Amino acid sequence: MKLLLINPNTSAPMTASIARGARAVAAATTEIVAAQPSFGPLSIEGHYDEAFAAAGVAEQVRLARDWQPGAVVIACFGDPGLEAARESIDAPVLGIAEAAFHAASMIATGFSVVTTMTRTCIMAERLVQRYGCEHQCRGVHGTDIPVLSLEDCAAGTIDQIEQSAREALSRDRSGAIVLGCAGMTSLCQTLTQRLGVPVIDGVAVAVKFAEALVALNLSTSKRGDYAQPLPKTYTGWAAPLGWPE
Ligand code: 2AL
Repeated sequence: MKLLLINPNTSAPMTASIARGARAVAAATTEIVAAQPSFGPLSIEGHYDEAFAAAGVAEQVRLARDWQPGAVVIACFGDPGLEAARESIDAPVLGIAEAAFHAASMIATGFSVVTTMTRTCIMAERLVQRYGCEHQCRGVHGTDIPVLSLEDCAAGTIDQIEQSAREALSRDRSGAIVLGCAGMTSLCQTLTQRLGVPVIDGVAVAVKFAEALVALNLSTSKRGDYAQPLPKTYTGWAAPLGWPE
């Protein structure tokens, strides 16, 4: 099975790091094909960034129609463009936040999210509501660590995330930590060892959930709103991304 792993930001080092994390957990029969949009922000840390990232995800799913991936994973914690991607392709499409919240809910009665910039916390809280996980998610905690500083993660940065996770576990009375950024994938093992609770990396979980759905022969429902987009002309720079009449 070929799995399209989209990093919705345009940082090539982050795409490579996410791909390494995905390959580390993927089955031998899963080929991870990593991609990033041809345009858009280097990191996604707000609503404006996210608007372009969602279009970039749509672009990459559109380009992949030539080789028909067996599954798609959107590797940014805001799950940008998730529903648009589900309209555009029959294969299952997983967002890392959705996958991580559901995995965390299965192994702990309550979990806390530790993320990057505090301004993104409200975005994660809205996703928690959208996925119906309000009862399980006991808190979303910003560290004010910029996404791109996770690329060459300094020891002090890992310590800061660990400290924030410890405070979250105690304050929220949580049993598990969800990492709130795809750039934290490479830190999951270290943090699991240090914290002694399950630490959930959405990239790894989404890859394994995708493999399970494919093994079960389950694909995206095309009945209702996930049906293929209506044929339409797109204009300007988006012209190649419209659905032909
Ligand atoms: C992210 C992420 O996963 N990738 C990115 O660019 N921004 N998430 C976040 N909370 O900052």
